[in-house]
Amino acid sequence: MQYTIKYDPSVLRAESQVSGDFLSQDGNKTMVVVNKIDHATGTIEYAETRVGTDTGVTRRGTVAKIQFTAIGEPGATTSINITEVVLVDSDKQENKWYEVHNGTVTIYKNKPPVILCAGSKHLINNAQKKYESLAVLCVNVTDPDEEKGYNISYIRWSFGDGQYGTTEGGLPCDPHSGVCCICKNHSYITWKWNSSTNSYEPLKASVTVTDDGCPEMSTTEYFDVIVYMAGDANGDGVVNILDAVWIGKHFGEKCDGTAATCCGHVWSSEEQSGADLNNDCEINILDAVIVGTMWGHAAW
Ligand SMILES: [Ca+2]
Ligand SMILES: [Ca+2]
Repeated sequence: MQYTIKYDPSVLRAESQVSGDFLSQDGNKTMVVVNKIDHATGTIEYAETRVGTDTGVTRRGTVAKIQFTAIGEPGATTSINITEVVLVDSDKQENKWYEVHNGTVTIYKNKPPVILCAGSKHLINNAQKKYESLAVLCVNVTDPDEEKGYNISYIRWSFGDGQYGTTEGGLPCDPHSGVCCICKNHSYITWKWNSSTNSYEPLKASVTVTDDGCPEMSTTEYFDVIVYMAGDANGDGVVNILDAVWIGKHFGEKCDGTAATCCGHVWSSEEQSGADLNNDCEINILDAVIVGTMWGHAAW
């Protein structure tokens, strides 16, 4: 039997063609007459015959295995066309009982992941001073229409206060069948007070998600994080009775927001989020203690 295969040599490089067991399936000897790869034109030729017998073979098998390397650009396509097929039967007649199935190869092209949302679970965070207060930052990622390379394997956070962090655990995260929600805790120790407007400025944070494609692709999303000084519930830059009043008004309340969604806020109102000074999802004596400890302090 013989065949010729044509392909686009700018997309694929045929590395080797190795004989299979089709003509020797009964143990009979064979002779490979032609085994050629022409890299310049993208042509592979092969011819093999049985030796020292008048009988043929009857079962299916593999004539030859060809190994290709993808050398084109991502997204490049080539057809693989099989031509000049000749099968000779045991009567030394050309046998036409075959079908040719040509193929197509497209080189995988990785797409960058898509960030659905990124932000702070608490609308208002407070800087940490003596008492723990953790900001929770979350990112929700998807990677649609990908057959591979969609797993999120690396997440890097820029918290907006000059500090950086990576996400450990929960990775790789598969966003293929739905969503991939990853959160990171960070304790802020600084805030940004604008003395000309007499208000806090949000910190400019960002998150970068990287998939496991080849080559890997990344997407970055920027978002604001509101951080007040420790003890300041209402964001006026001083810790005084007004902050205690907010805590008193909502005393005993627990998180009632849309925490179920990845980037939803855990508190339904700004007052509650402000009053929960230590971000533990409960407004109680611990928040009041922070006001007491920071009493009289002013942002600068
Ligand atoms: Ca205040
Ligand atoms: Ca609290």
